[in-house]
Amino acid sequence: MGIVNVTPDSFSDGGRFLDPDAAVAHGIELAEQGADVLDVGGESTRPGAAPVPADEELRRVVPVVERLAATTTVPLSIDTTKASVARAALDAGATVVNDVSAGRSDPEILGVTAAAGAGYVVMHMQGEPRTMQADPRYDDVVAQVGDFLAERIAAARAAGVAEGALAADPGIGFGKTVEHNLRLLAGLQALAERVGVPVLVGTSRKTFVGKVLARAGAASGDLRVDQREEGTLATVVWAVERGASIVRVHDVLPAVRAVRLLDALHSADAGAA
Ligand code: PMM
Repeated sequence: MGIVNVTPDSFSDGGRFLDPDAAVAHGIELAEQGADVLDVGGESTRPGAAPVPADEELRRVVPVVERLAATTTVPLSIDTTKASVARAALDAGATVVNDVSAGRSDPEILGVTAAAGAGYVVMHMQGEPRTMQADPRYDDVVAQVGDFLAERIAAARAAGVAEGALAADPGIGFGKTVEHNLRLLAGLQALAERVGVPVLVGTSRKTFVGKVLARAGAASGDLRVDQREEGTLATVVWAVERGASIVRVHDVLPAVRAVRLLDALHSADAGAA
């Protein structure tokens, strides 16, 4: 899943693709690099981000979804928590709703998704973007995220979202410390078995990657966003190896190449057995 952020303030690419022409060109480039889905978003969910009114979000994403639907055959997902934005994006050609609130922010989004026969991604978040990194706490992060996802999957099914149309995402970086994120990635296999639907993982360029690398290198603080690509790739390979079906990334080409090589190794391994 390639990321197309049409925002002024996303943490790693904010402002780069706010212009619809730039966003569409970027989406086409990611599709050519091998993305199987393009995720278009008009509201940043980075820690501390302020909410965006629906009319502004609509103005950002609808023209981009329309034009991408007309120029590429790659399925489009809309990264939104708002039913009105989901409905407009589905009308404009998107076929998946990626909801970081898992239907809690605007419950109507579940019915909108069901009525369109669209796919739906439920993601775990503790708190809300404005405050979620203040003091995240869990007793058992893998079990609690699993419970939450199972409950939200049931809510989506109850609203009529089709059985085969669901995916679940542990929400890396959404109300989690570095240790929580690492625990979730370490426990991904158990989580995938627990939720029983395809798992999506989004680690791309996130803060924990920079923090782990800074620690490992005995540097203080954090690695810059543009220094997190190799670390991101390690998490992509790990996640796919541990059962993730979809990885959400900014840099599609390196991720596609890494996963292709992983596939070749698995084939060789199967042949040798
Ligand atoms: N991360 C971001 C935004 N949307 N959606 C899902 N399903 N999973 C994620 O991990 C996720 C997301 C934040 O990253 P960005 O600002 O670079 O898009």
